[in-house]
Amino acid sequence: EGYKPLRRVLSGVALKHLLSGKTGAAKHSEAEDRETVKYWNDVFTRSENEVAVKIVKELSFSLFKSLRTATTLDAYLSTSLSTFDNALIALGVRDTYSSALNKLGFRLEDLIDEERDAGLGNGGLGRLAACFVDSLACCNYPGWGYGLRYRYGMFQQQIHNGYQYEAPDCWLDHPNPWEFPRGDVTYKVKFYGNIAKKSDGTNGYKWVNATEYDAMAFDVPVPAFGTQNLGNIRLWSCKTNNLFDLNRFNSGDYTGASAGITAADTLTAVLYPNDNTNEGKELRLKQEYLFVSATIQDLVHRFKLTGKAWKDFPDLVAVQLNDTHPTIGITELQRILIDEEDLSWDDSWDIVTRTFAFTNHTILPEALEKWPVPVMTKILPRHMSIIYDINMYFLHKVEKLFPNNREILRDVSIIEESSPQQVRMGYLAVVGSHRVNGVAKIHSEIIKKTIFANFVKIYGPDKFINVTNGVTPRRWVRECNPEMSALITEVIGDESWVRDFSKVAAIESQVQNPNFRSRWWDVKQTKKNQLAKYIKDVTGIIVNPNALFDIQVKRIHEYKRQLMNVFAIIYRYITLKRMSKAEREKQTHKVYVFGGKAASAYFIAKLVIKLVNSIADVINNDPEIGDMLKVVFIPDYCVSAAEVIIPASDISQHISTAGTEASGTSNMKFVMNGGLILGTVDGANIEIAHEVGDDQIFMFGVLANEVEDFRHHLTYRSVPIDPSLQLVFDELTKGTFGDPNIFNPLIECAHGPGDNYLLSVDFPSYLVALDAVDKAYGDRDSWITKSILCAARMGKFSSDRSINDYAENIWNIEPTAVAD
Ligand code: DL6
Repeated sequence: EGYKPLRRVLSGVALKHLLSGKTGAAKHSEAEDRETVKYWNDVFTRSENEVAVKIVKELSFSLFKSLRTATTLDAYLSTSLSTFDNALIALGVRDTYSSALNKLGFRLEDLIDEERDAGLGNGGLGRLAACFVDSLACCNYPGWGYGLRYRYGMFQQQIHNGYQYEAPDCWLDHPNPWEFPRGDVTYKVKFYGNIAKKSDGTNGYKWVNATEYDAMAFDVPVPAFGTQNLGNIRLWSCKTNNLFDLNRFNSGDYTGASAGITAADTLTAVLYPNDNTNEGKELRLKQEYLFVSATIQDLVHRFKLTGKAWKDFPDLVAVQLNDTHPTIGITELQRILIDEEDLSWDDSWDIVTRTFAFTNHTILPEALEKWPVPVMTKILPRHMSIIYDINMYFLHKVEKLFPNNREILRDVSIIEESSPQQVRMGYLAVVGSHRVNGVAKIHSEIIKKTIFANFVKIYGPDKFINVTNGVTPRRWVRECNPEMSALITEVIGDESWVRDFSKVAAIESQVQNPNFRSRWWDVKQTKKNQLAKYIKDVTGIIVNPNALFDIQVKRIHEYKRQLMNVFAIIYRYITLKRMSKAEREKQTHKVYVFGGKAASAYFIAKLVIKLVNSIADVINNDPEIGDMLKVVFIPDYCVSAAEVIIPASDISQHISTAGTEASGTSNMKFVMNGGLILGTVDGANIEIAHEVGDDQIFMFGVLANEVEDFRHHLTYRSVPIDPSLQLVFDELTKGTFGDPNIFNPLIECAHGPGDNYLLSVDFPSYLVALDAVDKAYGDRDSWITKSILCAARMGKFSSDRSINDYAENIWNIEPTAVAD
């Protein structure tokens, strides 16, 4: 509907001429113009939405053609990225584009808002990958991201009566202009069947009686800031058009005729909603294999085009496993090399282990992938037999190193001797890779001491390294905070900091400059005003933009302890209520913002969302409290929402139980935008504290190495409940926030043996830290200093640095810039 006026205003010729005029491209001939009119007439016979999409594409194309003369169709692809704004900034055409649109009577911001976030990931793991692909392109590394083209994202979160409801996220409902279907890049992927000895004397086995699907590529180009290089995300989708069974249809079996289509369609239909949990569903294993098999076949195909010998494969190809989900790729490459390329086991294994490297992103036991042997045998019979062989050779090696040590053999075996037996994917990933890394210093140390301790004994410590995560400053500063970016650019003199984020350190020189300080504060206030408006638009809640904005946005999970935050708000509310009016007026005004999705089957996480909304209902409507305290739950937290929320924070909370959050990445985004953080001694918080200085960060809580002892105490001893926490429990059981029975399970999770994440242990020190935040915020001058220092000292946390670490320490590759 929104594009109807555009239809009236536009004629193809006018558009083309407008663009040629704006960008100085050569004038078109009459014949060309006739062609264009024909083209646009054709376009306008389609639906409104397609028209809009087409126009955006055309605008990109025309501008691009004239601005980057040497570029080919490949480069055109780069303007059409799902992240439209990001693309415009990367190409340096945002202003030109915006004024071209203005002339047509439109605002760029509205067009940007039209775009749906890609439903390709569900938390920090996927978003990290997106930052990494951006950095690969920006730093001129020839690296791609591979994944699945899920037709439905995780889900759209709706809140009704305080509860989360999941509606389908049909992000691909309308034609997606930013992807390029590659019918020419299609691979066969097999499932089921059985294996048989070959009769032609070559190595390996035949995989017979299998069900076959076609995985087709969709390319999503990634334009990079300040370079001609173009990244790519290649997403696989299961093809269905060849699966209709005409014979069954003709014999009247209409449902059966489409059965093949349905089965194939399901494979890439929906993204599983789990974050840091492994559901162990068969369909998930099939998704993982589809993705991995097509990818490895693609790598092999592209390698073969070089005509090089197989032994050179690892010099040309590096595969980084982003957690265990693609681990089956290790066996897939081994299978292809032996069964299809006729290499020996040893030569294949040498190639495989020099090619793969593995990043571990969690130590939570419930997230470590395992697949029941019977399921793996049924779905991937050849891979199961290869896993047995990998395990046998590996255990022989262990036996040689530690003779007669049955305990270590049992502990490191890729096959867990449970009932049924399970394939431990994390162990397979370690055995099949030449490097294993964690994602923050503390996490990389923890994996060496816990889940992979035996593997350190077997392989030695050099195989295990650290690569601290990072985030892309293009999206997480330049794009989401143009106001702050302008200020940084002014100090530095140009935008070179967007590509070399260490340069942001230069703003520290301005920390005492009164003009800079006041403009810095103004920027923060502008972003808070924008968030206040957004909150009103999406929730109807009116918040005071001058209050302290305290934000916790991330997946809802017990280990992230949103519950502790809610309990502290309840405590604050009770305390405020007990104060005299005069005393209350002296307290810091606060707006607490929550956002995040709970996995659909995660009962406790969903109950936390209900509690946030229940306390918000009571507190926000309490006239005695008024502006002193507001609580907001922003529904459907996603990347677009994050771009509004993050730059507006005064303080953000990253309060996981020590040792549970591998890194965290939103902590980095908040601090880059001049927000301070309140956190535990966990993940990247520790390195952030080291960089920005202890005065700029509020930390509390037990240390990772103390956690097990506290858990033991809570389980086996009767530990008294802290009076402040008891006060909160009492208020809940009194029914202040609704039916007390509803929230009983949350109280159970917060004390005694049920308190696996040590909420009750950290609660008192958390309250002290919250007080320290209030006090510090009261001193505006020193807060501004902290905010500037924070942003200035975040150079290390650019994902460019992470990618350079990977390139240097794992992939052994150099930047390869495309000539201008
Ligand atoms: O490394 C990216 C991201 C970390 O920042 C988070 O701390 C960590 O929880 C997350 N890990 C996962 C693990 N996977 N699953 N499922 O999402 O990785």
